[in-house]
Amino acid sequence: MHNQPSRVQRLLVGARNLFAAISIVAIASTLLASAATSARTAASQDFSSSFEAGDPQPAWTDTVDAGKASGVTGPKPTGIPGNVTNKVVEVTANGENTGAGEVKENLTDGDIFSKWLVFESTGWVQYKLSEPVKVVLYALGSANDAPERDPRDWTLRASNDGQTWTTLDTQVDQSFSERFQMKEYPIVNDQAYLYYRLDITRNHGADIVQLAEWQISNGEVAPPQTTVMRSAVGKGPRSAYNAKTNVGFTGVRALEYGGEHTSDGRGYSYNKVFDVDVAVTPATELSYVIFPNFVPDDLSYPSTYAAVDLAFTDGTYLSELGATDQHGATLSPQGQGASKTLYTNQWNYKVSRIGDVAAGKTIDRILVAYDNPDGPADFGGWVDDIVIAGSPVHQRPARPSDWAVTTRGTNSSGSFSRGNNIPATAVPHGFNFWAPVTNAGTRSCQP
Ligand SMILES: [Ca+2]
Ligand SMILES: [Ca+2]
Ligand SMILES: [Ca+2]
Repeated sequence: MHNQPSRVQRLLVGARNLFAAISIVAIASTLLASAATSARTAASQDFSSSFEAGDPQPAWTDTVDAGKASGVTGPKPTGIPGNVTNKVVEVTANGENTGAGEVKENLTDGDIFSKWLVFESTGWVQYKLSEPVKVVLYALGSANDAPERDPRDWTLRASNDGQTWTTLDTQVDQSFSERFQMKEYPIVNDQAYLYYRLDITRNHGADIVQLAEWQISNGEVAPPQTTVMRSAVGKGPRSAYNAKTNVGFTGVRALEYGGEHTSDGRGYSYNKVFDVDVAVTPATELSYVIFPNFVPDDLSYPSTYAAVDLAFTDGTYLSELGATDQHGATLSPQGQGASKTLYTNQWNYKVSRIGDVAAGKTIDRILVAYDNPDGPADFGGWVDDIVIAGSPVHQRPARPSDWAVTTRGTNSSGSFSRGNNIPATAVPHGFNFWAPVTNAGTRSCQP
């Protein structure tokens, strides 16, 4: 009786045999498949990263690919020598202009092009540091416009409890001779303090106070400039015409590129970022968004000589293959710069059907690259939402009118106008188009 297998045992044995048979078939087809692809074992035809937590992260930071760099160093150090403004953990102020992104944190970002603005004729700002620091030097940076809003008289005070304050410096009748000017003020101080406070008691006559930078220093020398172009994950653009600052195009992170092009002629740096293994199909598309920083007084727009590049396992690079983007511009750093299709201080979308030039290849590394035939120059910017799609799906609008998003508006800001555009389709009674005409001084629209 016990030697006779039960019905359940027979079923289990049968199931085990079936599993074994399926496994053999699976192994056989795997062997056949690997024989067919022999040398190539690319597992995927797709890749995407927005540099957010949970996304694929860069394998390399500030790293040149295969020695492909010349005449380019890292960015110039920001801030005054001994700048400790990166130790600020809390900024408070008597007000700010959040609607235009002119917030108090812009005083601490090391960027002369971002400013703090308050709609009052006097103002105060207070820094709390991560630890007490003996500050012996500070600097104020004038903003982009309206010198009548500049600080004129102010007091610098310090505290360790935020209650009892010691005056460290008083200035009267100060003025800035130009926009974007940093003025340094050494002070005598032998105490480390946790709080510093700037009280602006008079400006140059406006109802508004504004300031681009307030940096504080421990008096040490500036750190040496790095030798390699920056390519590192960061918080996103520090100043923008009409995009939210200190975030990515999507999410809260993006990839920063930047440096100093030191040579007179061509300068370039091809930095590797992601280590991947992606097969290129005939339909494969590469897309990304890029935000080239505007560099003042340089209308060659050096930051636009930048692109995402790909290194293939056969040793070739996408930038050498003549791929074109949706505008017909060559998808290479030099091709992008020459095309004038990239706008500075704004996010630009780029897409290219790289299958046209690279089908059958395997992507080994994703790069960010700068390559400009003319220097010297400073350059920098941000990249986000890198996508490689092996089988992209394109939804084509059914009607021509569906290409226009009439509810979008033009996303203008106080410092950047693309004209007015009213989402009139939201208005009842059959409106579908509305062209406002104004005299540029009125606050109302005249249809
Ligand atoms: Ca992102
Ligand atoms: Ca700033
Ligand atoms: Ca790889």
